[in-house]
Amino acid sequence: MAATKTLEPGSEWEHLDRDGDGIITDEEIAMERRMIELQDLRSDMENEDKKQDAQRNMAWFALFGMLLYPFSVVLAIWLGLSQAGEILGDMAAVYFVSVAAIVAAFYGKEAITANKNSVNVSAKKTVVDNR
Ligand SMILES: [Ca+2]
Repeated sequence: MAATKTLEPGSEWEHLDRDGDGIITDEEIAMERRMIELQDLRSDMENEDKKQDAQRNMAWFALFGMLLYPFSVVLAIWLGLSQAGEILGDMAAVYFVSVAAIVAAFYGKEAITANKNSVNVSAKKTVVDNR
């Protein structure tokens, strides 16, 4: 019979012995692996959530900029900044097209991803539960 294997004192793998019987079974290692995979999955979902929030905020910001742009021209002229008003007016054509592209890209992406499952990170990873 092969010699019994033991962990060195203070080993980083000691926590694997979940039931505390002094034996690290294959099942306990598999459990640890599942926990790591679940944590990975959760962090992926959180990242995806943050990314979507950032994109939504950006789309709103762009939309408000677009809606408030004419008022900025009015405001500039009202404040007597006629040159600023002129410059804003000249920029308007390029500005509106650029912002419309951002907003269109956002809604286009929303429409495309809405067809798929909204949380598609789960499709990439498989968590095997072989208890
Ligand atoms: Ca054990």
